[in-house]
Amino acid sequence: MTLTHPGAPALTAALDCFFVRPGEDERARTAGRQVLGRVTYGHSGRPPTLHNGAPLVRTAMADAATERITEVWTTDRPVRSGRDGGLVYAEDGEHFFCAVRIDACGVYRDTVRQAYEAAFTLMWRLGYTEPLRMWNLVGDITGPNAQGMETYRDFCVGRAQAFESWSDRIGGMPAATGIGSLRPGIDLYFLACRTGRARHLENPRQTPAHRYPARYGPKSPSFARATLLEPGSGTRPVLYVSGTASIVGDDTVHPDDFGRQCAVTLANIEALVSPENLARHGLAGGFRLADLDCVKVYVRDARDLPAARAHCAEAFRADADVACFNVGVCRPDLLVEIEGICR
Ligand code: 3EB
Repeated sequence: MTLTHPGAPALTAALDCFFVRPGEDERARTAGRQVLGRVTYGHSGRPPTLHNGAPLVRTAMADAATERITEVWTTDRPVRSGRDGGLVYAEDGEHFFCAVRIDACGVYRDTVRQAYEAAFTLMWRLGYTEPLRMWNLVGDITGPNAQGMETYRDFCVGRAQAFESWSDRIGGMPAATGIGSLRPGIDLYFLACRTGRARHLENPRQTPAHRYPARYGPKSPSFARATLLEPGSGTRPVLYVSGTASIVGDDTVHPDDFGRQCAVTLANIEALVSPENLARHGLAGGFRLADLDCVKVYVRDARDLPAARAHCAEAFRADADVACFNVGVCRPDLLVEIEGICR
């Protein structure tokens, strides 16, 4: 980002995120800050807990071929945390984090709808009215449920019903990731903020996911391509980029070519975060691929991991946090999905 923001204190946003690798000590990067939540992309999906006063989410995303990381969300404000039913949450007065795990079941739609509605209810009760970013880690994502429907499509039905029933209060769907995980069940975690700070963006190269045609499932996916968190006091704008794949319009392109899918995915992100696209949404500023940090790269086939790492080394800054995972993607023909944060 090449804009300057007068009065911005340093380079750290009020809400910030970084990855901790095995053997690293998070304290070097949490000094003077509070932890809003931790998400371990590790070896087992477990219900979220509170750990040293902050939510801890443990997901089954790492395997023998990929490194385990912990994503740490920090803030410069005091944090209050708690539990509400199966939800574990934390808030800092501006930002809200919550997580819930859905155990493996035959048909997910009703439990997904209930989990989303419980999260919306809690967010709203605490005064965080705008969802900002959502992660949906879905076991056996393209496998069939007990009725023979693809699990991702089943999941999308429940999520869409929750957004429909809240459409009078929650106008915009936020940036999201929908991706496979390595154990049965679904791990959900969400960020939200106070009213008036979230702006949801679409990508001119892609059909909005909530308008995908019915051939992709009975209810279309409920997410925006990116969400801009507008500066609160003393912070900079931050752009949360959804999981992005090799989709142009609504079509998967280059179904059998990992390198080309990577190139299209990166071109999609580049167009999404560009000054031209922000201007299209009436917003100032804009970003480049080199501004992307906290990058997660989801790769369907382990044999493509070396190529994925090479593409990332070329596209992203050398000091960006980048992690690769070997998991399922939500269409059988998608080989890669990439997300990140521009700041
Ligand atoms: C796509 O563009 C690829 O269902 O939450 C990317 C990001 C994708 C989020 C979701 C799905 C989701 O349709 C898949």
